[in-house]
Parts: sequence; structure tokens; C-alpha cells
Amino acid sequence: MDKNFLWGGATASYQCEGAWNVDEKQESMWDHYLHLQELENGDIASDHYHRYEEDIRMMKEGGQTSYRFSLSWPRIIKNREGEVNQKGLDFYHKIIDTCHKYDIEPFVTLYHWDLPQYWEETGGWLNLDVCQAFEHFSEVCFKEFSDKIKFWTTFNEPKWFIVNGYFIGNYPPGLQNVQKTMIAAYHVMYASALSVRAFRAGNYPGQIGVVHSYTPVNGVNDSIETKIAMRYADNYCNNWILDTAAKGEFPIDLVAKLSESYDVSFMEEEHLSIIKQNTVDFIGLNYYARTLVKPYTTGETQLIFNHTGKKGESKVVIKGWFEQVKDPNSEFTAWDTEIYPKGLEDGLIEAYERYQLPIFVTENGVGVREDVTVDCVNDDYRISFMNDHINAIMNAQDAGCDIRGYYTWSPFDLYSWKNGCEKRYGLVAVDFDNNQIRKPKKSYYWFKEIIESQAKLIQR
Ligand code: GCO
Repeated sequence: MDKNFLWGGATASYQCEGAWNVDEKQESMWDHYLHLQELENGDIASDHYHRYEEDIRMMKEGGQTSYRFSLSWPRIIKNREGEVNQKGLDFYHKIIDTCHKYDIEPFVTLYHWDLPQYWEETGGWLNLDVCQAFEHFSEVCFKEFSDKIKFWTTFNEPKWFIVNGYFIGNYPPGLQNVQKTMIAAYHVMYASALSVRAFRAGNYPGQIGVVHSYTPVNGVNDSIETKIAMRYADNYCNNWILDTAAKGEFPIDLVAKLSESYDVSFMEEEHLSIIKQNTVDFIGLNYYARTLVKPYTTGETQLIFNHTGKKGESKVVIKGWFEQVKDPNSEFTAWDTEIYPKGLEDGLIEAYERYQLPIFVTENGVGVREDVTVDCVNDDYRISFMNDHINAIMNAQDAGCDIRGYYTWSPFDLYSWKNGCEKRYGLVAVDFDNNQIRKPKKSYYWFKEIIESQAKLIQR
């Protein structure tokens, strides 16, 4: 492994910081939504806002060389007029300075889902003004932090927050509307390009990318029908984000297909040329699982999302496009996520061939219910999961892919959106019920050895 390869963990502001209304932080759409529904929320989460020093020190002691985290927009910008909250900026200066103190490379996400509620109230991602507001927020951050940051990304996982928020309806704003899903998706990709444009215009040092929830697509067989279903699935799962961010264009067959049933007049020439001219320097891929598909056979062409939302039964079926299936021979987590490291190897090779850009694996990990009252969580399952996925990265490197970093989700236990705090991914256990006590799990020590051996200890 190259000595510049970055090793670390990733978090998101809402999932770890807590301090949801401290130091003039404004309400985010997640604060609002979860408070209203009286669901488990991230008001306190891992209290990283107050414990960041300990968390970053533990990363260092665990041999890690980089920390991927997000900046909370509602912590930094106070209102629709764009007024800046100095206390919010100060907090991130402290995080970044602590990283540097411990020789940890900060890797910044500008948007990890916590839209300010004052923008959600105007229509959120359905409102074109929010794209300009995101551009402004990006500029504030570039100006403030660019002398300390080498790696920026615009959005984390556009697919995940848009599909869940506008199509399935289980994330805020809780809509189930295909036309609105398309508009929100389009606005987010446009906002990403505006942010890249601002980054280039300011001549800031460093590089800027986008982070995608990557699910490489496999088919159940080699038939033509399956190949067609795979193309639909790939457009739906991956291409509309990666093609748009990396090549500057939405897949034309996807737009053509959607325009048969929906209005695509919101796609304006001026936006499309901004998207075309402002592509990213690198791509970040979050990998948890692949998507295995078969053709949809009933002959209906209406676009419908069928997602039970129930644990153990989630799958995507888009009528007339494709149907997601489960491989009966695979192992699945308690949240029904397939464990399939080969998908990472194949997916990296495919993405590198297609985009010819450097790649960071910006998230990879396994969510498990764990008893954190013990001295040291014996998480051999996590060690074996990480070993096999790092091995997949090394295989992709052997095949010629330029992969520059690996971030596990997550360096310490976090709040997990609608799953609350019981779905644990961390290398460090956080006892949410007992003073937020932090204790390294077995995987933390294992990861340290892997990093220090430059992955020579990976079982291949
Ligand atoms: C979880 C997820 C994570 C996060 C992350 C995605 O359950 O917490 O699996 O991957 O949602 O925010 O970027």
C-alpha cells in the first residue's frame, strides 16, 4: 500500500455531534422531523461536540491517518440571509486544528443531510434558491478553512437522502412523489456543480469530489433481458450521480425514459452547462452492498417504488425497469444488508474504468447490536468484514485502479438515523447510557496493526 494512502474513519455532524441547539446552532430538517415524530434523535448522539479531542486522540492512538467528517450547515449559517455564526466556524476550527495536532488529515463533507430547517420550510431541495444558498455556504467554508483542508466533498450520498426523503418517504421531508424526487435529485446535482464552480473560482488549494452510496449492479444471469434490467438499475442506483458529477452529464437514456411519463422541463440549458463545466477531481464511494437484479416481468411501465421498510424485507422494485433480488447463498446483517466484499472489488474496477478518476472508499462498515458494557467488545465479525473489504481494495489496486484511501464507518459508535443508537458501527464503543464512556473494541487494535503494517497483515 502506498505510504500516502489515507486510513481512517468517517462520521456525519448530525450522527455524532449532539449539541443540537448549542452556540446558536439553528434547527436542521432532521432535528425538526425527529422531534415532531417523537423518535429517537441525535440531540446528544455521541456528544462529539464536547468530546472531539478525546475522539481524535483515539484515532491517532489507533494508528489512523485521516478523519472524514461533515460541517453542519445550520451550525454555520444562521438564516436565509446567509448570516454567519462565528461560534459554528470556531467549533470546526477546533476539530481541524486537533486533527493537525495529531497528524490526522481532515477530509471534509459539506453536506451530510442536515439541511437548515429555515430552508426546508421554503421547499428544501425542491426550491432552486436552496442551490444558491448551498453555493454560498460552500464559499463561506472554502474561505474560512481552505488553508487547512486538502480534501473537500460537496454532498454525501445524494441517492440515499433523496430516494428516502422524496420517494420512499421514510426520511424527511417524508414525501412519496416521483416528479418531486426527480426535481430534488436534479437540484442537488446542480448545487454540487455550483459548489465545485465556487471552489475553482476561488483558486483554493486542494481537491473537491462527491461521495456516492455505491451499489454496483449484478444480474441473475446473462440474458439480454437481465442486461437491460441491469442498465435501468445502474442508472437508478449509480449513474445519475456519478456520471453527472464526474462526466458532467445525466445519463441520456435515463432522462429519455423518465420524460416518457414525467415533466423534465426543469432541466434548463444554463444549469446543464454549469454541470458540464464543473466536474469533480475525485470520487468518494461508500460501499456497504451491491444490488442484484432480475428483469421486471409483468410488462407494466409505470414507475413505482415498492419498499416495505420492514427489517428483513427491503428491496427495490421499479415496475417495467428491474426487480432487486436476494442471493440465497449470501450472508446478511441483522438489517438485511448483504455482506459481499467481491462487489467492492468489481465495483471499484468498473468505476475506475468508467471515470478514470482517483477514488477514495469513503465509508465501509457493518452495523451490529452490541453489548458495550463489557471491557472490550470482541467484534471478530467486524474484523473479518473489514479484512475482506480491504482485501477487495487491494485486488482492485492490483488490477490498476487508483485508490487513495479507506474510511471505516465509523471510528466510534454513532446515532444511526431512523435506527437510533442500537445499530453500532464503531471501532470504539460509546456507552450512550453511561456517561458516553468510550472503550476501544477489538477491531480498533486490529485496524491499528493493519495500518501500521501498510496492510501487509491483511489476509488475502
Ligand atoms: C447508518 C448507515 C451509515 C450512515 C451514513 C451514510 O446506519 O448509520 O449505514 O452509512 O447512514 O450517514 O453516509
